[in-house]
This record gives sequence, C-alpha cells and structure tokens, in this order.
Amino acid sequence: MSNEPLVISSVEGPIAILTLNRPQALNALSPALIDNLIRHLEMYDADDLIRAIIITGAGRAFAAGADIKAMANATPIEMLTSGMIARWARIAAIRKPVIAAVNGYALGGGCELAMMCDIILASETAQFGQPEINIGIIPGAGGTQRLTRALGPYRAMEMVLTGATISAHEAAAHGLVNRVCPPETLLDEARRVAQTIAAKSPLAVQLAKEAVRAAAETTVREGLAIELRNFYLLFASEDQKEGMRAFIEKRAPNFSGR
Ligand code: CO8
Repeated sequence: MSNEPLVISSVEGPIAILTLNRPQALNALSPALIDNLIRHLEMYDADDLIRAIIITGAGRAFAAGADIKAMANATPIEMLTSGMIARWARIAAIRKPVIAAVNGYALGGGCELAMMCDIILASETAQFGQPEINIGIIPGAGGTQRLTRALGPYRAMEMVLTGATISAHEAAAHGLVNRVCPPETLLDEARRVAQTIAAKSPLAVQLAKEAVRAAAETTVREGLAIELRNFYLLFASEDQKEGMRAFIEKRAPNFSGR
C-alpha cells in the first residue's frame, strides 16, 4: 500500500481544497478514502477561517465509484453494520458550501459524491454516470434520487437502467452541471466561485444553503417555512446590519460572521 495520503488537503486563504488521491484506482471511494474525506470536510466545516470547500480528483478521474474490490464479497449485514453507506450522509450534512470540480470520471458513488456538493463545475473531459446496473446493483448513495431531481425522471431512468454515461456538455445542458471549463482552468474557476462566496456573510451563506437544499429534500410548504425562519434569523446578525449599512453608505461591506 502506498504512503500517499488518500486525500490531499490545502488551504488558500478562506478556501480549502480537497483532492481525492488514489489516481491508480481512478479515486475509487474505498471506506478509508471516504473516512478521510469526511474527516477533512468536518474539520473545515468547524473552522471559522474556512468559508468554502472544493473537492476534486487527482489524475483522470473525480471518482470512478465506490471501491468495487472492497465490496465484492460483502454480505448485506456487513454492508449495513460497517456503516459504509450510512456515513455518506455526513458529506451531505456539511453546512459550508462545497464545490465539486469534476475533472474526469464521476461514476457511481463518484457521481453521487458530486451531487452531494452544492455547485458542480466540470472539465470538458468529465463523464457522469450511474453504471451500477452493469455490476448487478443499483446506486446506493442517493443516485436514484438526486440524479432524478437534477435531470428529470426520464433521463435519470435511462442512465440508471442502461448504465450509460453522459459528457460534461450533456450534463450541463440538462442541469446536472453548472458549467463546463477547459481542463486547465477548472480549478481556477472553482477558486473564483469559492472566493466570491467567501466574501459574503458566512451566516447568510450557511442559511441560504440550508434553504436551497430544503427545496430538494422537503415539501414546498416546509421549504418556505425554513426559508422564512432563516430570513428572519439573519436580522439578528451583525452582518445584516453591516451589509445594509454598507449599501446605504455606498461602500463595500465588511462581514464578520456574527
Ligand atoms: N472500484 C475499484 N477499482 C476501480 C474502480 C472502482 N469503482 N474503477 C476503476 N478501478 C480501478 C481498476 O480496477 C483499475 O485497477 P487495476 O489497474 O489494478 O486493474 C484502475 O482503476 C484503472 O481502471 P481501468 O483499467 O478500468 O481504466 P479504464 O480507462 O479502462 O476504464 C472506467 C475506466 C470506465 C471508469 C472503468 O474503470 C470502470 O468502469 N470503473 C468502474 C465504474 C463503476 O462501475 N462504478 C460504480 C461502482 S459501484 C458504486 O459506486 C456504488 C455506490 C454505492 C454507495 C457507496 C457504498 C460504499
């Protein structure tokens, strides 16, 4: 086994960049890699200095799925008791904005990981798919639900039933991807978006993320209630006072995160 870290992390001012780093296995998401990723995500989520997180992959994949070799002989009870899939929920529970910079294959669990992020930027070389059907299973980390919400039932059904992949441009045309960049500018574009968000009030960002997420995870009625609660709540923040004062005084706001 190599001594290379499974996740390479770097901090650039208010941005943390996490690179999935098993390029020889196309960043297949082994339990150890997922644990490592979750540890980093939760650490940066709790760090007041970090305002946005980018996830990308080393080599020619974002992630080619859960590690098939690690699952091949598992029993249902082992899949359940290992918490292998259950712990993925902690990725979706990160409160700070997470940007996926998808540099290559995003298949199976890799596509599901990208869909747990808040913004998906893709390089021209990216490919998205849920090919689990080819190995006798179905998506297990949200693919049937999140892909269907992103692409609509017919496109999602075709992908899940045939295992066919789609290109970055197709994914962008159908709303799965925010935009497509040349491979050499993908990370810079992710940094640019992350910097833009990092300059906003972190409280407003967190509560906005929660409210937008609610649109996909609850009823409209519940989502509207969450939106309104968060809207009211922000009037208790110093950042709301500062933001509105700065607008009136025609200057840039200086958000403190309080
Ligand atoms: N798991 C383990 N190893 C992998 C995986 C994977 N998902 N994908 C690629 N690899 C390994 C290959 O075995 C190979 O290793 P080795 O050199 O030791 O033989 C190496 O990566 C390079 O791969 P290839 O030689 O296959 O590269 P190609 O360019 O020929 O093909 C593909 C690239 C098309 C991406 C091909 O590798 C492939 O089809 N990979 C599998 C894709 C797939 O089926 N993904 C879904 C996996 S199942 C899943 O994600 C379920 C998620 C459920 C929730 C999470 C539960 C924990």
